[in-house]
Amino acid sequence: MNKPKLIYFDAPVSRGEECRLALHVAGVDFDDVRVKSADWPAMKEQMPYGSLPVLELPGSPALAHSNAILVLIGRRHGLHPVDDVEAARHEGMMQHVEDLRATVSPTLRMGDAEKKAAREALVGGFLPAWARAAERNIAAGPFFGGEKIHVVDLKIYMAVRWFNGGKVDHIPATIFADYPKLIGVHDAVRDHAGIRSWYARS
Ligand SMILES: N[C@@H](CCC(=O)N[C@@H](CS)C(=O)NCC(=O)O)C(=O)O
Repeated sequence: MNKPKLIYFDAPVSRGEECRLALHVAGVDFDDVRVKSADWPAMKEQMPYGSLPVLELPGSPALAHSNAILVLIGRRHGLHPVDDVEAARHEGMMQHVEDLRATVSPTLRMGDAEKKAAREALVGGFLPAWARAAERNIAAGPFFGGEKIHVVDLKIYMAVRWFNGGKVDHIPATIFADYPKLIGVHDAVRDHAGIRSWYARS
């Protein structure tokens, strides 16, 4: 292996996609390994924590957990703050996105009636509270820390994009519309040259 290898499911979503975006924005030439669902059960126990994404770097043990992967990429390529307090502030926001996923993801496995009730409850409480907290932690913009893109912004982008598409049943596509800084980070990442070039590739 002479290139970094990013292993994730074959979909442009969530924790794996944000790691792909980080590697691409960092200018790292990497193997984008896409696992088919049918192949996953046989692989699961071979992964450090039984989940994806996993980053393999030449000569290093396999690395897991999206935030650890993102922080490593960010530190190596100028996409994570050097100042340790500002870095911790970014990592706090990254954990905030993981809290969102941990709360919403169980609804993906629910039957229709239970899912509707659970998601309507999230719309009425958890999701606005989550967005309010995100909003008050974002600096002046356009990115989380100001003028420059960091790995935290990729994570925020993936979280907002999840709902913006309007494809999550019972959660309106406008759920974050009243949070201009949050939407501003999403839009600034979407329009970043590195992100555009990732999605423009054939
Ligand atoms: N804390 C982990 C969570 C990883 C995780 O739950 N990944 C999901 C996909 S986004 C997964 O591997 N699901 C399949 C499984 O757990 O078997 C991270 O941040 O990477």
